[in-house]
Amino acid sequence: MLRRHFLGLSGALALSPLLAGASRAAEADHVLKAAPATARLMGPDKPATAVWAFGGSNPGPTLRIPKGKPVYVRLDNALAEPTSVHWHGIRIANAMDGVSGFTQAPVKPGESFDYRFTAPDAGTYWYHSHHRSWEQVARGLYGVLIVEEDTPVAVDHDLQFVADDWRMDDNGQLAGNFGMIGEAAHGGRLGNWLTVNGDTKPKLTVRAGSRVRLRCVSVANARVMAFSFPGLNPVIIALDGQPLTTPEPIGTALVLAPAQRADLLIDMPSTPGTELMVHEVSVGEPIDAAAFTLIGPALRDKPLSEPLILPANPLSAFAPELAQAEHVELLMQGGAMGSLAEARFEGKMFDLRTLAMEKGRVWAFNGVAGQPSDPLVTMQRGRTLTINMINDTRWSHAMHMHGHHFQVIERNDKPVSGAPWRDTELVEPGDKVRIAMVCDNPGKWLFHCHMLEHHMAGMGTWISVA
Ligand SMILES: [Cu+2]
Repeated sequence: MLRRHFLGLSGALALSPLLAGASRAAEADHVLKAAPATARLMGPDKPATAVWAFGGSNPGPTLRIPKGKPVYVRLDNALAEPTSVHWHGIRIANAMDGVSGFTQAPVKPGESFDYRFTAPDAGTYWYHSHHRSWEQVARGLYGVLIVEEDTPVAVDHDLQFVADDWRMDDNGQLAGNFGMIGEAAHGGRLGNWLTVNGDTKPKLTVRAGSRVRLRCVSVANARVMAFSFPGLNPVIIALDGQPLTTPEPIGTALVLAPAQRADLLIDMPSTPGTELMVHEVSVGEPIDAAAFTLIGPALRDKPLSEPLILPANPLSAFAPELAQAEHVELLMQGGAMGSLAEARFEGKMFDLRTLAMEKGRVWAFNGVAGQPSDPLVTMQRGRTLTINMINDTRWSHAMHMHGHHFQVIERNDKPVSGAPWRDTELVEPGDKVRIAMVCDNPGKWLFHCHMLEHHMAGMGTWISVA
C-alpha cells in the first residue's frame, strides 16, 4: 500500500509542471507566442519571407477583447532574444504597459509574462513589441487589438487594413541592417514593399451594397502612408480608437503616420462584380494596396447614406481643464540638416558628431538626447497638462503618449477647438503643436516619436503621474 501510494505520488509530481503549464494556458484568454516564422508577404508566387511573429502569422492574431472587463494575455517568448508587448493606445495600468526596461523587465527567451489588464475604451488598437522595437516591429512582431463596443455596431462587414512598409531584398527576405544611425538621422527605415494584412494587394471580398467598417492600422516603422479610395467615399468614424462625434470624409487621401489608426465607414456600391482598388499615394505614382471585390447578390439596391456615430467612450468625460493646466514645452531638435550642435546624454554634453558616432544618438528633446532619468514633468493625478511640441528639425515626427489620449488645442500658436482624441500625432517640420490631456492614469509614461529609429536615436522622454 505504502509503495503504491509512493509511486502514485511521484507520478503526480513528475507530471505536475506539465499540468501546471496546461492549466495556466487554459486560464489565459489569449496566448501570444513570439517566435521566428515565415509569411507569404509577397503573394503565393514569391518566396516566403522569414519574419518574427506573434502566433506564427503576420500580422499576429487579432485579439478581440471586451470593453471594461479584465483580460489575461500570456506572452510566451520563443525568440532567441528578449521581448515585451505594448498595448498601444490602451489607457492601461502602468505595470502592464509593456515597455521593456522601464515598466517591466525584458521577457527573456523561454520565459513568459502575464499581461492582465482592463481596456476602458472600445475601438481599434494594436499590440507590438516594445523591446528593440525598431528591429522587432520591422520583423513583424505586431497585431491588431480590438476592444469591442458593448453592443455590436450596425455594419455588414468588420474588416481590418493593416499597412506595413517592408524593406525586401531580391530573394523576398528582409533587407539590410536594423537600427542604422544614418537612417535614424533621416526618415528612419523606409521600405520598398507594401503589405496589407500581411499580403500583397489582397482582395477584400464584400457584398455589393454593404456597409463596411474598415479598421486601418499603420504598423510601419517610419513611413507616413496615405491611402486613396477611388470610386468610394470613406468617412472617418474613429481615430486612434476614439469615436469622432462628427464623422469626417477622408478628403483626397487618408494619412496614417506610424502607429496611427483610423476606422472608416464605407458604403459599397450596389453593383456586384465590381473591383475597387485602394491606392497608396504618399510618393509619386499611386501603388495598388488592396482591392475590394463586390460580390452579389447586393445587400441593398442603394447604398446606405445615413451617418454612423460610434458610442462615446469613457475617455470623452476627461475634458482638459485649461484654466488650471500645467504647461511644458518640448523642443524637438537634431537629425540630418538640423541646427543641433550639442546635447546632453547621460548627464554629459557631447557635440553632435560624437553623440552620433559614439553614443548612437542624433535627436534631442529640450537639449537632452535619449530617455532622461528625470521626467519631463511630474503631474498630480487628475490635473491637466499641455505640451507644446516645437519641431525644430527637418523631419516629421509621430509623437506617441503612453497610457493617455490627448487633444490638439493649438497649432502654430492658433487655437484649435474640437480636435479628435489621439494617442499619436504627426508633427511636421517647423510646426508647433500644443496638446492637452488630463493626467488621470498614475505611473510613468513614455512620450516618444513612433518613427522607431528616431526613438532609438534619442527621441524619447517620459512623464510621471503621481
Ligand atoms: Cu521622429
